[in-house]
Amino acid sequence: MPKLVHPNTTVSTSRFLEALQGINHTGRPPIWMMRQAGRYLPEYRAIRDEAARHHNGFLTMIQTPELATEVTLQPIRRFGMDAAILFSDILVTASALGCPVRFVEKKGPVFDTPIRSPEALAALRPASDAVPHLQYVMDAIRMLKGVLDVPLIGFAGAPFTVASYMIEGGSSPTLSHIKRMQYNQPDVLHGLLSQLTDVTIAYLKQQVDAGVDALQLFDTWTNHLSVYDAQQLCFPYIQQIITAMKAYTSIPIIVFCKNTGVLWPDLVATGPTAISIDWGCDAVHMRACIPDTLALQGNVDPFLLYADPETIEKRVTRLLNDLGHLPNYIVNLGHGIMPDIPVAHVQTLVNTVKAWGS
Ligand code: 1CP
Repeated sequence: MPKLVHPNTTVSTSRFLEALQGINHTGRPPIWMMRQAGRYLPEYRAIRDEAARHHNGFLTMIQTPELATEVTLQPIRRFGMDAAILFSDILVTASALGCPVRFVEKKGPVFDTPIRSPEALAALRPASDAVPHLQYVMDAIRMLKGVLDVPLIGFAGAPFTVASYMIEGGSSPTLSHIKRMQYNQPDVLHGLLSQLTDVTIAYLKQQVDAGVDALQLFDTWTNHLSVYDAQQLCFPYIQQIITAMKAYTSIPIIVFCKNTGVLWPDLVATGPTAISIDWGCDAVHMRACIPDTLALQGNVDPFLLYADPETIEKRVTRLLNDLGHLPNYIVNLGHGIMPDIPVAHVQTLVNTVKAWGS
């Protein structure tokens, strides 16, 4: 695998890590994108098509450190983002607990044995026995650290979002099963959320030991909850994870959830280094609300990338003119990139950020 060369960039002086620490930078803010490795890239599809010949192709990709490393590097090589995110998935913690996930072509994640009873919860592995099943992730991190010279972001799903897949059995437009469980079997739901919290802490500690430079927690489906319910089902568990990680390491922790325009005070209270905002809120307003001591990441509308390059450039320049001068701002999308986005439009976004302020 070729060694990546980015002159003037070493991990210790990276724009991305500096922005997380609020250290004044010169010129432009850093940029990376959620789901920056994925189907919109032809080089990803080439590996994905090859892997599809295996049973469970996507899992083969994330469980083979050489393939996970290659796919992590693809967007860095093509676009030169300021950070790489480990190629994996949030649902690996569910599999490690003994609730296996399959990724079905054109459908997404499927759990054949969803957790909907006290018996199903009791049959899961204890968190301490689960992490050894994720050794392949640590192998990929170590391999990546040997070839990357931009920071590597490790990540995990937050308990509520991972539990939603385990309980629903896959993607769900309504999350009805988890909501039913919230009212009818609250002990099972909170038992699962606690077990996921424990496994997530152990998993993230291992990622830190393996060498990641920053962490991001994804609680994507908070937008399905009222504020009160998010306060019961999401934030106490996120807070436990952040508290445990801060006692273990000084590396930065970013938290992403949806409905940040409403949920930001609770998110701030969980104690992260940075908040990744979705595109439904106004970034300037969010910057004024969220304490200056926290970095802000986001929030380009992922659907803007369907627009023509001129429109992308105009809209992103507006965001940069508003926030690009701040020492603790990171450009990102407000959610993951869509699989049918033209590569040239991603290039326009990166070019716009890189040209700004120079
Ligand atoms: O078929 C394919 O090629 C697989 C598509 C795919 C990819 C590229 C899946 C299945 N996961 C991933 C990678 C992935 N997922 C990353 C890698 C790093 C990167 O960002 O480049 C990360 C961080 C995730 C996180 C993830 N997976 C989230 C949280 C963030 C988000 O985008 O909301 C969620 C909810 C998942 C579940 C999941 N895994 C895969 C899919 C298609 C989904 C979403 C399904 C749904 O909408 O419910």
